[in-house]
Amino acid sequence: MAVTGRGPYDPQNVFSKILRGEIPCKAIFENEWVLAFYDIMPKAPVHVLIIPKNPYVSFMDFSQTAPAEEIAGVMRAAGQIALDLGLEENGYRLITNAGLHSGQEVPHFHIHLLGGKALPAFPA
Ligand code: DGP
Repeated sequence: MAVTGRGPYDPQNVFSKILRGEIPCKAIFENEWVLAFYDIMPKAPVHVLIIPKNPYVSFMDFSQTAPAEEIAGVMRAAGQIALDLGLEENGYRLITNAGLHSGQEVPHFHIHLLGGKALPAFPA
């Protein structure tokens, strides 16, 4: 079922459970703002999900209500993870699905980081 709105936030969603340690994940990065881990259904050789630790349903929720410091922290972390994974030289793609047409499935805002091969022409 695609996520359509900004809220209310469902604390039973799978990423909330991962943040609480109730479901395992293959984590690769964590700081005060984000947790990042490998996607369970990878669409590329590198497919990482970057999620804020705070409860935002979607990009709209995050971009319109998060403090500027937190938005900066999440974006800075995304860049750092791409660097750490050695993706800068050959490139990578950041995607966030939002709303009905995008097919967002998990109602906790997340950024997909894809790389490790030449990706299909946008949109993919
Ligand atoms: P989206 O369609 O943008 O909401 O992407 C959700 C992604 O989350 C999808 O690529 C699969 C991934 N995913 C769903 N459940 C789990 C899980 O339990 N663990 C991990 N690591 N990824 C998950």
